[in-house]
Amino acid sequence: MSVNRVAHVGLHVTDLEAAVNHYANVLGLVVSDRREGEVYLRTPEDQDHHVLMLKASDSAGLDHVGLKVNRPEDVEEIEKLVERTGTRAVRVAENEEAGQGEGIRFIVPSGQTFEVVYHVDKLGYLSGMENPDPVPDESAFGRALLSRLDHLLISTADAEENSKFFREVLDFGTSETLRDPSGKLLASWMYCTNTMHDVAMSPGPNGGLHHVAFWVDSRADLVRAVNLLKKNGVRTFDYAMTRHGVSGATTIYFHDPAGNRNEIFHGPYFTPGAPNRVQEVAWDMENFPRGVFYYEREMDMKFFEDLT
Ligand code: M3P
Ligand code: FE
Repeated sequence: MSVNRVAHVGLHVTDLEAAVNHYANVLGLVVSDRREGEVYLRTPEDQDHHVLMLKASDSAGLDHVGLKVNRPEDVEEIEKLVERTGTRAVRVAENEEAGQGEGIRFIVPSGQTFEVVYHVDKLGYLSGMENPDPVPDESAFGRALLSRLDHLLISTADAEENSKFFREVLDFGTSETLRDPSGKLLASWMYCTNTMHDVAMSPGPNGGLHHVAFWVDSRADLVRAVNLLKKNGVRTFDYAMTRHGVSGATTIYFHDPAGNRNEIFHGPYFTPGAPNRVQEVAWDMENFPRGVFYYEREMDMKFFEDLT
């Protein structure tokens, strides 16, 4: 059994067209499908039908996270493992979410809804599947060139219990941890691919979304993206472009028009091999401000609390 990636994130947004403008016209994702109250978007380097689903709602926040598995039978296997923990898994019919085969949904211990599917329709890379041209065409000019969905950070009241679920039910490995002085786990960075995190969890109330992160191919692309965010008047930034001690990546955080936090991210280390074959990097509270904001070396705990 193996989850092979975070396939997509579903977000609630309060103004659907404002959100589409942000993700498509500013960040450079591409609308791939629409349904009443829902817009589906993909990134240039994902073959799948969507990596982001925007859903019109009264408030911002996470609708669900979609995980993809390697084999059809993995869906049933995960269903059994989920139900063994005392959590109900609900079947999702084919095409209930556009572009997808049948799957299951369940609520993880930290309260967010996760979905597991095998089949997602393939649309191919944006550059085409026959004799592609890797250089973006003129329509990409003026948009941040986000190549793909990278990871998300969710909040959890009990990181120990939640990371156990991700390890034992979903087969994720852990790359980095934050512990309090008594040794209690407060946050963990977990992966199912060969990058250092696909899903991370930080302290806070259950059910929250801290951010969704997209990958750019270089630090120069990140600087270019920040220029375009500023030019387009993107509302709020937590800090300027900085670097994480955790992962080592270069980063900037900002918010979509509904208030969901986004991150643009480049340059983490990789975790090749099977999950749980990489030793964990440990952070303590004293050094953690440098772990989050390597340049500023300070972090207000409010940064954890600003969730949707
Ligand atoms: C990242 C990352 C927090 C740490 C965030 C780290 C909020 O977003 O991508 O490594 O503590
Ligand atoms: Fe992040």
